[in-house]
Amino acid sequence: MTRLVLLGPPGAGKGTQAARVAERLGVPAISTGDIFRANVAEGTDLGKLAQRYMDSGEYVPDEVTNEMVADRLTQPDAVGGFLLDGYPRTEAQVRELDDMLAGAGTALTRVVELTADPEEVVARLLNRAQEQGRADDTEDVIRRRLEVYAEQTAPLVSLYSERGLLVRVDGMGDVVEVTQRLLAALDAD
Ligand code: B4P
Repeated sequence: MTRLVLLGPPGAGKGTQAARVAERLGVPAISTGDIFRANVAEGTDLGKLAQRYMDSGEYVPDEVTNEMVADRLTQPDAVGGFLLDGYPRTEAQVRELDDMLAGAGTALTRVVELTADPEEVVARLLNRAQEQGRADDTEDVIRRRLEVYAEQTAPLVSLYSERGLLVRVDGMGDVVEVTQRLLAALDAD
């Protein structure tokens, strides 16, 4: 059974690779960023709340994010495994995910850290800004997202490494090449 977490800075290619790897592994890719954006587009209360944080590059509060993920993980397609893209992002989210999985009698099987050079991630996100016009892809907000990642999410790498769950994969190069690297790293388990 595959219960994966994909960690990495904004622009490392998490969303891009999560969809490709999840399809190959036959599990749903669950992206908290995508769920928030869908709620923003639909104008739900959750979307209105999340938008305030996302537009300035801050994380959505843990309680809100945790509740949303807990709900998503109990849906039937996630019972047989999942790939979490962009969750957990804080230590409080790690603890909550531990509890959710323990409550279901399961645990994570792997945590992948996708890495990329800082100049490359900024270039990718600025490129996406031109192509898709995402509200949080402006230069100032990108800089803030990278700071928030360094402060709040980077510490999770050593936390999962200490648990023996971490594998690091180089996210530089073209999309197909990175997918091959990810699948090879997971196959080695
Ligand atoms: P996310 O949607 O997760 O945004 P992200 O970190 O920028 O990653 P994303 O997956 O979109 O980009 P990717 O690197 O794949 O989060 C957005 C916001 O939601 C957060 O800032 C926060 O406010 C909120 N949020 C989400 N989860 C949360 C949580 N758990 N707790 C609290 N708040 C949360 O791709 C970037 C670009 O690079 C794309 O244009 C892609 O096409 C390109 N690219 C990818 N791979 C490439 C490659 N190999 N070569 C060239 N370009 C590539």
